[in-house]
Amino acid sequence: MTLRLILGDQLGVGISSLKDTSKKNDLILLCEVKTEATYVKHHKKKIAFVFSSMRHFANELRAQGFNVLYTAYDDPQNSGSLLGEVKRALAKTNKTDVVVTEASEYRLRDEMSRWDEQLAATVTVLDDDRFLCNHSAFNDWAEGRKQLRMEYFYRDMRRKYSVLMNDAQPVGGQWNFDAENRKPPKEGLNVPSTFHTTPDAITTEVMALVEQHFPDHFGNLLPFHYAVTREQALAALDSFIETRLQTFGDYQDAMVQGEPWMYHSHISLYINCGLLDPLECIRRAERTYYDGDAPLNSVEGFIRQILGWREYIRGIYWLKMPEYKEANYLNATRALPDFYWTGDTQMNCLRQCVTETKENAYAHHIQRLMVLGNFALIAGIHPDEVNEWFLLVYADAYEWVELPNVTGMALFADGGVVASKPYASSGAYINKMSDYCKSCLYKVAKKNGPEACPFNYLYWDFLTRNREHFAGNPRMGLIYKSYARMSDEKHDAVADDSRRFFKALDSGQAI
Ligand code: FAD
Ligand code: DLZ
Ligand code: SF4
Repeated sequence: MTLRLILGDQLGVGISSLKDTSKKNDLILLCEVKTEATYVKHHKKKIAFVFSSMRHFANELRAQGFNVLYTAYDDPQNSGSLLGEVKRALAKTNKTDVVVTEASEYRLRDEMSRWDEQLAATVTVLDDDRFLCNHSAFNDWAEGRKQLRMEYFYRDMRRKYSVLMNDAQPVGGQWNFDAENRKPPKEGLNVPSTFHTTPDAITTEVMALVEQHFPDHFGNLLPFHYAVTREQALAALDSFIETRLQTFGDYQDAMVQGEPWMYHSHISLYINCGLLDPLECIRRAERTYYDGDAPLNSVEGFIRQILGWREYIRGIYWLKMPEYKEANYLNATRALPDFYWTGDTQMNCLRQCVTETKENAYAHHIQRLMVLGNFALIAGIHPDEVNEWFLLVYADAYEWVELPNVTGMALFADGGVVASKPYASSGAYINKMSDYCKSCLYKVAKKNGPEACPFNYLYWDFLTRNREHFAGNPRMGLIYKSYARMSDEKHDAVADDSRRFFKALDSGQAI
């Protein structure tokens, strides 16, 4: 006699809210609602992906003999909110209790904590056991530590799940092979194409619905080639393991014009919405190493992202919320430039990353961190504006994973909880790790003047503007020493160029 609510990022039969479901008596509810589709103006492709995956999942449950109630977005009876749909479902049936797995985002978990009072039913919220480190285990790990560094968390997780371990020792004698994973792109890389599906009737219908109801949302709907079922998501994982994992490590940080996918896995959207289970991805990669089909630097690097970073980021989110959302350690105030929406800038790296984001609702980690995030950091853009952008543009974005990556990793707005120093860089890093600068109007080799790469002077301007925050950081000492060695003319040129650049940026001029 239970109503079991499944959210759009809980699309797996193993989810805790479906355990012990009675096929005869229970009703499973999924609903497409305005509140979830518009709390930020999600990328059109993200909405199409979530709605189509929800519809396919509902059909799979029906095929397995479960009773499913599904509210489509354009159902005239649709109340527009999750609470409204639960109320409607309770009124239609004789159900007296509601079971749901804990929402992954704070705002919704908080809202659900009041449902008990608002519904004529008992509401049971279950732990989300798809994650490999639950709240209390993360809090125990964090307790009493001065610094919450991912690396030490990751080692504990390797031990706990016995992943790539030889008894107590890491396979290969090292925990981390990152030093091997920073190769710049070489000419003529033959990057395999990413996994493709052709939209079926359900996806095609959803795309028309998205175009009709969300016309002013960011991003292109077409081409749409993402997996929308578990079977397809497993095929996407297979395709990564077979065609890209071998080279994943080597070019993990590399960026190439016209190659948005590089050797990354493109599975974050599937893991985050429940189509893939994180541990199965980890075990699959581990097996590939033991079978001799992929090198350790790639396999360890890939596993660290899921077992280490993903779990750590989620742990930080729940440890630090709700205050974390307000963090603005560097007092950044600037508005987000228009080119984050249009891609209309002469800065080629930014133009490429925004254009690819618009087309694919995807950009890989280094594009997010060292181009889009780095610019937002050194230009002093307000964290609220940057967070909103990152939360809506990517198909894998939910606040639990987006916020610590943006506020913590990219913007240093948490004052160093996630990162031990800011991920700020001049154009030299982008030039080393990409071929973007070759096609740029700005000159990466020029440090000052109107032709110079703006990252070059904005980087130093950022460090001077924020001296009080970083001068005492042992990892920044050498950088401040090299600034001190620069001439007064050079210091003035950095300040003048930055002033000119910000004036143009803030007045909406093309840059
Ligand atoms: P791969 O490079 O193939 O990595 C494998 C998997 O590891 C990913 O699928 C993902 O599940 C996990 N992973 C890797 N890095 C991280 C990380 N830093 N945090 C959490 N999981 C990680 N990831 C999201 O899932 N959603 C977001 O909204 C998001 N926003 C980000 C914003 C910024 C500013 C930055 C710097 C990173 C962000 N990330 C986010 C992390 C990372 O960039 C994406 O997970 C990754 O690019 C997804 O592509 P992929 O599946 O090809 O990943
Ligand atoms: C992302 C998303 C979107 C676009 N739409 C829905 C929806 O209509 N119904 C739903 O249940 N979930 C949706 N989601 C995913 C939710 O936003 C996600 O479950 C919460 O953010 C988790 O806290
Ligand atoms: Fe980006 Fe500067 Fe290179 Fe242009 S020159 S692509 S702005 S890093």
